[in-house]
This record gives sequence, C-alpha cells and structure tokens, in this order.
Amino acid sequence: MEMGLDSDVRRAADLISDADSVTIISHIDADGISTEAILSQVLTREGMPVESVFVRQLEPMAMRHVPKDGSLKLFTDLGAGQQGLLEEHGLSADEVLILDHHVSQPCETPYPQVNCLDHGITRMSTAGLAYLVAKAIDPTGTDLAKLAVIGNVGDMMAREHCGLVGPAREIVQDGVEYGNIIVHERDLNCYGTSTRPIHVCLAYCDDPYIDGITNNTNAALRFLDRLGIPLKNSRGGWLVWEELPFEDKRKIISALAQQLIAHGRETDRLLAETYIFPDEPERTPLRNASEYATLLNACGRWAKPRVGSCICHGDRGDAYREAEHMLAHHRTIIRDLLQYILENGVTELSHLQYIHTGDRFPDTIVGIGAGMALSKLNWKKPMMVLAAMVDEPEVTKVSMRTNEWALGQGVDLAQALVEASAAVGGAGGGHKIAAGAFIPRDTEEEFVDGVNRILKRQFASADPDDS
Ligand SMILES: [Mn+2]
Repeated sequence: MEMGLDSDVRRAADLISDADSVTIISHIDADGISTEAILSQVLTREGMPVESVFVRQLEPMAMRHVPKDGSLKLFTDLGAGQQGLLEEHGLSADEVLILDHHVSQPCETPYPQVNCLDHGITRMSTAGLAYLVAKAIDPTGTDLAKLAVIGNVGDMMAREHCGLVGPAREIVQDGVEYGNIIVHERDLNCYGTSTRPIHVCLAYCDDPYIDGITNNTNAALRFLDRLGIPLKNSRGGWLVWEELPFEDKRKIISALAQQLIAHGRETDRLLAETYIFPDEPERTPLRNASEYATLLNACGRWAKPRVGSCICHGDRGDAYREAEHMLAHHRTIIRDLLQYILENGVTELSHLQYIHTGDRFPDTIVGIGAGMALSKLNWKKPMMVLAAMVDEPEVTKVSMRTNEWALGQGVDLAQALVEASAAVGGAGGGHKIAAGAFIPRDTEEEFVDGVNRILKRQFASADPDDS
C-alpha cells in the first residue's frame, strides 16, 4: 500500500517538475487553501510560474475559471469526482493532475491522479498529499508540513482518533524536526485553547459532552473556581488554556474526568493530541492547528480564499487583519443561526431532525449550524438543515451532521445523501459524519422522507440486537 502511494507521489512530482507552468485549481476550505499554499510555495521556490484559482465546488459554472492555456492544471481537493466535467471541458490527460481524497468517478480519459482512497488511507486529506508531493519536489521544504497539519485537522482527520494517524501523523514529525510544530500528546480535547477564556473553552466542548459544563459558561466558571485555579493574569485578563501551568492543566483534566465518570460517560475523548505552532504569536488563532483551520475556513466561506492563502504564505498584515474580521463576523452569524435553530425548533422524524432556514443565512455556513445544534438537541438523531440559495432560487442546499456515536450505529451521511439526492434529481456527497447535497427546491419533502428511510435502514443494519 505505502509503496503504491510513494510511487504515485513520485510520479506526480515528476509531472509537475516537467511542466512549463502550473495552474492550481483548489477548493475554498481550509484543506483546499492550505493545499494551494503548500504547492504554490514549493513551486515558486523552484522558479516555476504558478497561478491559482479557488472554486467553491467543481461544477459546470466554475469550469470557466479554468484557463485554456498550456499550463498543467493541478486539481486539488476536488476533481476526482468530477472527471466527466474535465472531459467535457476538453481537458486532455497530459495537461491534468488530480490530488484528492474524495471518491473517484469512473472516466474514459485516464487523468493522472493521486488519491488517498486508492491506498486505503481515510485519515489524510489533500493537504497531506500536497505536502508529500512538495517534499518529493524539494526535500528541504519541511517548513510546509505545518500547512499540511492545518489542512488535515481542518478536514477533521484528527477527530476520530483524537489526533492524526498514519501518513498524516508522519508529516507532523517533519514539522517537529523543522521546529514550527510542537505536539502536545495528551492535551485537552477542546476547541479554542489559544484564544478563549478557559471556562468558555470548556463550555463550548461537546465532544465529550460534559454534564453540568457543556453549554453553560457560568457553571464552567464555578467548576474551575472550586478547583482554586487562578484564571486571570496579573493584568486581570482571562488566561487561555495554553498559558496554564502544567499542574493546573492536570488538575482540571482529572476533575473533568471525574465529572464524566460521575455521569456515567466515557473519558476516552477527553484528551487529544494537539498541534501548537511556536512561531506564531500567542493568544491568536494562528497558534494551533484547529483554530488556524477555522480562520482559513472563515476566509473560504466569506468568498475570500485568497486572503487565507496569503496568511498561509506568511502575510501578517492586511490579509491577517481581514481574516480576523471575517472570523469575528463568522462567529456572530453562526451564533445567530444556532439561536434561530433552537428558538424555532426542529421537526423530528423517526431517524433525523431537520429545519429549513430559508434565505436567512448564507448556505455556506448552515452545515456548521447543524453541527452545533446537534449537541443541544436530540444528539442521537442526525441533524439536517435546508437552506435556500440566494443566487439559485430553484435549488435547495442541504447540510447534515451527526456524531461518532451514530457512525458506530452504522450511519453514513454521505451515502444517505448521495442516494436520496439522486432519487430526486439532485447531487450529494461528503463524509460519513458530515455531508451535503443540492436538490431541486420542489422535491424537499420527498427528499427529507427519503433520507429518513435510508437512515432507518443504516441504523438497523449495524446492530440487529439493539432494537
Ligand atoms: Mn479536503
């Protein structure tokens, strides 16, 4: 398996090195942006002319951004599932290279491709592949491992095992040796450890769900107070988790473990391996992989992937300020969305819950709202949000989220949405835990029922004893 990946990577590196110029066509999320930044940096260092194009998804309208010129078209974090479209666009096999980790579509034209799935790798995203290819082109560019870690973490590759594994984990080691990554092997599995006050950080933690703390900042604060841990610095500002002395961290973690046990919950997801970037300023979202990835996602979701790319290239001036602004905006809108879902309530079917948010929120963020709402609603039922698309009134965007528990019960949202959307003339895809679809607006009801039926089948298939 590994041998196959190595030779695919080598072949990709050779194809790129032999090109006269390269156009990178990449996805707008954290994985796509970090991928673009890895490849454009390694190629610029090699003196190769390189242009970049970002697209929200590779669909017929987006193809007009793909230039018809002599450059090698490098499709990254997309392309595998849209090879028919590349063909329709008249692209030949010798001007295309695909780096992807999504399911491939069968195609007449033998486009060269490096795909994690071809090698049984499901816990590494495109940024990991991009880094391996970059390293094959320039073995000294191990500073770029950091961007690969951001892309992998952004694509939730560290989620299932509370840390990166396999080839994605090997990449971490390059960054450690280079000196721009510090690994904390048994850190708190919480988001916001570099920027949020500790009680806020804990209250936002829902994986694991900590009874009496999750979703309750005041209770989290009381919990920490009882432990007698100083939570403020000498100037009266809140400390963040990263700044706490080791002993205090240990004390909090063991108290949290006791809290979980007292409520009959597992403690296995309390700790995770985290990736800190010592070359970035403290108390900023650049300081660790998951917050950095969120910053990039915010750029992509607000249609500024280039701003994210500039940050990955080291811009800490205008681009960084703009991204910080987008992140703040992003959080406000997501908060509003979550509030809307909770206030208006969801419709519960036997195996899912859903809400239609109309055109109140950008369709690019409703999936995040679905994920956040899940822990506050019935977490056993996968959550679906339907949203109108402002620029395409005949189409409804569907986002679904579930959790590790449901995956253990046999749920596969990507499969459910692919099947149900195809049945109504739409298209779907994604991952088991998070997936999306576009469907004709007038099929919404039929579609929701279809997904519910498929989920019922999936739940039933995994554990026949548990009825
Ligand atoms: Mn990806």
